[in-house]
Amino acid sequence: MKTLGLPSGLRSSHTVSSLGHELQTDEHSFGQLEDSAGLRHDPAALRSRMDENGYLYIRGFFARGIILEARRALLGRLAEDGIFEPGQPLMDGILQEGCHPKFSTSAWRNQPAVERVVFGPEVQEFYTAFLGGQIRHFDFIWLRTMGCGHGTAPHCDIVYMGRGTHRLYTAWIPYGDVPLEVGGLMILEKSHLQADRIRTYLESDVDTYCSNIEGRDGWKHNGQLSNNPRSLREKIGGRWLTSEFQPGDLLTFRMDTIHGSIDNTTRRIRLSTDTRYQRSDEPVDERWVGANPIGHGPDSKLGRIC
Ligand SMILES: O=C(O)CCC(=O)C(=O)O
Ligand SMILES: [Fe+2]
Repeated sequence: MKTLGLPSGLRSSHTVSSLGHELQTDEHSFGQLEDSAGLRHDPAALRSRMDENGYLYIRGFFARGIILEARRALLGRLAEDGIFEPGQPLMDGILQEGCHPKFSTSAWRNQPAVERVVFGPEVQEFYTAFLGGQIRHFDFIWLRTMGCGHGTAPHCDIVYMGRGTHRLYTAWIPYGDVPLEVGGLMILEKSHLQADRIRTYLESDVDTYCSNIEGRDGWKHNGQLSNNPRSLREKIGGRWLTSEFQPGDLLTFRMDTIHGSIDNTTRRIRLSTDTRYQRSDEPVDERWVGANPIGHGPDSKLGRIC
């Protein structure tokens, strides 16, 4: 164990890794997400900070109580799968040793306490003011149930949901404390300003395949920009920015902002959702709306000549 000279706000006595790659944690490589809670009711200032940073981190955006209620509901549903250590308090979310899914595809369904958070009045008012008009959300809710192991590979969301407007924003919401060792989201600083360097990637779509190639090999694009967050940062520049997240925090970002997540080195589950918001008068990516969104299923595949 070594103590890292982390920037103020990020304390840790262990190494920080993502996808098994130890991240450099010096002040030029790693830092704290900037808190925009003070701008919450100033849409013009929020817009200009989003333009500048590619994300907005708003601590204490939600009342803690509604987040913990959603946590309780989700943990209760997940406990039915027998994934938690017997005899431990449910709210601690201590996983049994061994493997567990990173994505829970169904536990988010029929969860009024989660819908209260992700589609509730706080989010509704926020994005309406931020986008300057009526908004809609994707109906699909990405629920992450991250156990001990690798985080999410660096990517931009556009490659998964770019068939409608690109003025679309992700809301990443943690349900519980996420100290560094539990592995929260990290954003590559000002990466949205590097879009020209990753243009081919940003113009790709994970559900497109090469119709002129036998075996539909084009489907193999999994959306990752890299499987090495450390060398990616060295190449693109900027710092990996994160936080010790708390229940109530909101992190929202652009479709071309590079992000990933830190590995969870504990047995505590990292529970979070990511959801999407846009103006309702702009086109929507049909894969993610309706009672049973088709998502990345077979009906979403589009052939093109490569
Ligand atoms: O929670 C994670 O590990 C990844 C989340 C993510 O990619 C997103 O919010 O778009
Ligand atoms: Fe993402």
